[in-house]
Amino acid sequence: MVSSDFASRPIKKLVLFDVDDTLTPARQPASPEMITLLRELREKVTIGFVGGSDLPKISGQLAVAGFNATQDFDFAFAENGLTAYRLGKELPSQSFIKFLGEDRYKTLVNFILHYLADMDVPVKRGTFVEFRNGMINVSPIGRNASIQERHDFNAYDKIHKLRAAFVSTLQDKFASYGLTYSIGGQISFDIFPAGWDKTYALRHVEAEGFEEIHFFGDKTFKGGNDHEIYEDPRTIGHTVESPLDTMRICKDLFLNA
Ligand code: M1P
Repeated sequence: MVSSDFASRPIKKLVLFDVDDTLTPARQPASPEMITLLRELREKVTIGFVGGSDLPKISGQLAVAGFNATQDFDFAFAENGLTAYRLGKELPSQSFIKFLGEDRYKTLVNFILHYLADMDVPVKRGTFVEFRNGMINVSPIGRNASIQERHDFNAYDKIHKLRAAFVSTLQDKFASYGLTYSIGGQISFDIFPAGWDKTYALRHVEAEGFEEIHFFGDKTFKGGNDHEIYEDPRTIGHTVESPLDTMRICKDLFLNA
C-alpha cells in the first residue's frame, strides 16, 4: 500500500523525470506550459525529478512562475539522488570524497588537470573541474561557457569525440578506483562511484509502496546517463525527444486516461 503521505492522489504511481531535454531545454529554464503541466500532474500522481546536475542548477532551471524544485515536487533528486529531498525535507546522503579518500582524489584530479591542459579545443573558458557532493564534473571547455559556446562545443565533440577519448583514458588509468564515467550533457562528463548512477535515487522511493514507478528521460540509450534507471526492472521507462514530447506522453498516460 502506498505511504499515507501520497494516499490522497487518485493514481498511486510515482512519475520521475530527468531534467535537461526532458523537462527543460539543456541547462535552460522550463517553459511556463511545463510548469502548469507539473502542477496538474501532482493533483493526480506523485512526481519527482532525477537530475545529474547539482541542486542549485536544477532549482534555477525550474524556478519559473513561482515553482520551487524541492517544495513543488514530492521527490527532488539532484546529482542522481546523492542530494535528495522528500516533501521538502532533505534525506541523508553520501559523498564522493568520502568514498574515494583525499589521496586518491588528488591523484585523479591532478591527472585530469594535466590532461585538460594538453587538450586542444577551439575555446577554453573557466571551471574545468566542478567538485560536487556525489560526483565531480569535468569539462574540456569549462563550465563558464556561454549558451552559444556550449552548442558549438557539443557540435565539435560530436565529430572529434574528445570527451569519449578522455573517458576511455581515465577508465584505463584508474581502473582500480571503482568509478563510472557518464557523458550526460553538452560540454562535460560526470565521474561518480560505480552504482551511483540514477538508479541510486530508487533506494529513496522503493519502500513507499507505489503501484508503478515511471521514468522519463532523453538519454536512455546505452552510455547515456538515463540508461540504467530506464532499464531498471523497478521502473517503467519512457524515452522522450524533448520537453514537448514529455508533456504529450504525460497528458496521454496520466491526465486524459
Ligand atoms: O543533463 C545532465 C548534465 O547536465 C550538465 O551537463 P553539461 O553542462 O555538459 O550540459 C551537467 O550538470 C552534468 O553534470 C549533468 O549530468
